[in-house]
Amino acid sequence: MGDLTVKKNAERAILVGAPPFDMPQQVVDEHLEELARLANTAGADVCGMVVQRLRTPNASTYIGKGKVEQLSRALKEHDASLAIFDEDLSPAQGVKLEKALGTRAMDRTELILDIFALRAKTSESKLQVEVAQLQYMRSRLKRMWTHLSREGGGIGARGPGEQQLETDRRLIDRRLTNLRRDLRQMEKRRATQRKARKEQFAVALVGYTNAGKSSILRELSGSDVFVEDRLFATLDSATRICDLEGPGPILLTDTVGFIRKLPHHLIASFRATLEELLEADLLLHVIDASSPNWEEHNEAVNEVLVASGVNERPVLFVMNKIDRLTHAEEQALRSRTAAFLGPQVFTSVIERGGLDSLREALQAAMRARLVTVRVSFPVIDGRTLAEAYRVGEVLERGYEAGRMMITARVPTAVAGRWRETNGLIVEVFDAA
Ligand SMILES: Nc1nc2c(ncn2[C@@H]2O[C@H](COP(=O)(O)OP(=O)(O)OP(=O)(O)O)[C@@H](O)[C@H]2O)c(=O)[nH]1
Ligand SMILES: [Mg+2]
Repeated sequence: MGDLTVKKNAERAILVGAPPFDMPQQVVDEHLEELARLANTAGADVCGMVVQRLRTPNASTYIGKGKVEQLSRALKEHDASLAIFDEDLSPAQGVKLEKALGTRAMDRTELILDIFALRAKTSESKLQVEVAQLQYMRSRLKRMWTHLSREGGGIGARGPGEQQLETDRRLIDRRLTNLRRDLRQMEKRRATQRKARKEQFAVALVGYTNAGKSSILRELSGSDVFVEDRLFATLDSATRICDLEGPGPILLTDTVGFIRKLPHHLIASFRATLEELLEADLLLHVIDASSPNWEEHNEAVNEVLVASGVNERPVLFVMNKIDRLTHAEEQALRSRTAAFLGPQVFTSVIERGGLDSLREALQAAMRARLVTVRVSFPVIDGRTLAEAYRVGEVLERGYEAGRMMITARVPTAVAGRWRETNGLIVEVFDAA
């Protein structure tokens, strides 16, 4: 897991996993490995792990008393100042643990929020992350205050009175109201932009973080898109035009990657970005087929799609990174997924021709939404002819008494608009 950018003074952390009693060891390992990647992405230096399988979590410290002591020793031994839990801690558990350990304790949600804050680049994603952070903080104000007073060095640190907490809550609420208003405005602007390109075939990439969404966008559009072997490389949706040498270009949009147990605050605050998905003609659900955990990833992604109401859009599954599978593994995967995944293609971004199957599927999807029209327009109307070539395919052209006649395949929306245009005579045939 070569990490190049760990800060010089990276915070040293111990990971804590407390999986259910009956979870297979392989899954436990994979979850901890993912947590380690998250910790790395946040800039922490992981120097140990403590695992305890639980039938029921301890109400006050999540893990058992003996494990807390073991964790405390591990922290001292490695001179670590942070314990990162894979499970969600209640505010009370957080306080108790920090008291017992004498260091900061963080859960997965907090870690993910931290990474998002670190990675947010545009003003929209910054606002979205701030909303999520404030909501998370609001429910944990007391605990935050104990942090602050301890940092101040006060012995027997005294938390603030209820009155102070009330004031803080009001401040947070006011800020949240403002942020949400700004976000709504941005959302409106975005909706206007989308409307302007409504007639184009819009495709959106979704999937688990690190599956290869941005790589596919970069390959298909030939433009420079940020790709990195890290979690949450992309936070902002980016749209690029891809010319697939078929009927017109497509608009391909990249979106933020999902992850197991994505904090629901984050999903809610990224709704504006997810709107892109709602308006797409087709979703490309990209899956890292080389991950032993891809089915769990698939489910995590589906959960978010359902939660944000996007699950009814047509989906094409893109089983990516097949260059990492042996031929036999790929065959086995193909026969297994054929039955339950729905429409699917197998791809590799790094192999020559590895995206051909995807290009073909996109061309077919695009053709399927075109209708055949016969249009007659004045010869001097160069615009209509140019548009027919741009957004569709021209099958035939001819002249008759100063008018041009063409037979073309164009998007339904364009055919509809032409029908309303003065000077054009339009005959629409069935989508054959
Ligand atoms: N071997 C192999 N590696 C790939 C393939 N596609 C992408 N990768 C690598 O996988 C890593 C993640 O790729 P990205 O395109 O950034 O993934 P993403 O889905 O956009 O990730 P997030 O933005 O974090 O959600 C990069 O190191 C890519 O080079 C592939 O087909 N084969
Ligand atoms: Mg990306």
